[in-house]
Amino acid sequence: METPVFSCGFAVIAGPPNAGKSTLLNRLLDCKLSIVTPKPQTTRKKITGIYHDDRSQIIFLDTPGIMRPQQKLHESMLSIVRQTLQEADIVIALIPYGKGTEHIDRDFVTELFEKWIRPASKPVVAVLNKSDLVSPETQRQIETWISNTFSPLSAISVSAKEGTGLEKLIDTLIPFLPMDEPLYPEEMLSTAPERFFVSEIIREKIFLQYGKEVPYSTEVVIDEFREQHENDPSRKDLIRCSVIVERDTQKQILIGNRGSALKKLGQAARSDIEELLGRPVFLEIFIKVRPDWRKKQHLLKSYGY
Ligand SMILES: Nc1nc2c(ncn2[C@@H]2O[C@H](COP(=O)(O)OP(=O)(O)OP(=O)(O)O)[C@@H](O)[C@H]2O)c(=O)[nH]1
Ligand SMILES: [Mg+2]
Repeated sequence: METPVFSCGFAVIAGPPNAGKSTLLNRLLDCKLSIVTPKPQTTRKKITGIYHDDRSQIIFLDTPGIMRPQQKLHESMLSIVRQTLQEADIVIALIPYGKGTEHIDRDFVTELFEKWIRPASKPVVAVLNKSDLVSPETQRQIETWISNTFSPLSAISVSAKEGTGLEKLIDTLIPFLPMDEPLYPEEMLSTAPERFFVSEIIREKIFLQYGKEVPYSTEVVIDEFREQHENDPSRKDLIRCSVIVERDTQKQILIGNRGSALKKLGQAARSDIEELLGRPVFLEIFIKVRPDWRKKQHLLKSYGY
């Protein structure tokens, strides 16, 4: 059979929180598109990233981590995963190696395949991430266990952090991409608007800067994104955003002593936003309290969940 010269299609990355799904997307695209933090449940929505090479265009869809829902927000995140799986031509079941004696959470992997991967009825490749944490021998053992137990198309070990195993991953995906022409122009990295990535950068900085419940109780909304540079290049773009929290105590923590924490947050976010947009911006952040927003359907809906 002749192999087509060009292939294009959708690959959904799904797996537990903290598996390295967003790190993998960024590494494949060689660009920091999806936010990454050491904390679980960083990603809350579908993130589209478009990979281009001579043979293929692969639209990767990064998703929130699959967990047991404890609140309405989690249920919304899981329904995003479920819907996104339906868009897949092929699913990457991303499973992390760990440092424990077992090196893999077999119970979770079983649940992932039985409750999520199998019901989606899509071709699936099992990708074992964080291979830098375990020996090659352990990798072979676990790949064999996964292949024998769940029969994916293949089981591949990669390190998203170090960039190993990714060529093999792309080679595995290509035969399952149904289109023979690119869907998007070559320079296009995502279908999401700039303002979405701006709000994600602010969320990332909140995850990195604050502890405990604060990042999880926070949502970021862009209220205004005024592009002024096009008419007058000497004027900076204006970005006004609201950081939503659940309680007044969280608002105080975000602001910090005499506003010091908020100032630090603004500086860190602005620096990354300017790098993303390639131009200077004014960033204004307001903190708003919306009691129990994570439990309220109408608020979740207004924030895009
Ligand atoms: N050692 C090692 N760490 C990794 C690797 N890939 C990702 N990590 C780390 O794992 C943590 C989680 O990475 P993310 O990419 O945010 O994970 P995620 O699966 O997107 O997590 P959620 O969005 O919370 O579901 C970060 O601290 C990453 O640096 C890897 O290949 N090796
Ligand atoms: Mg993520």
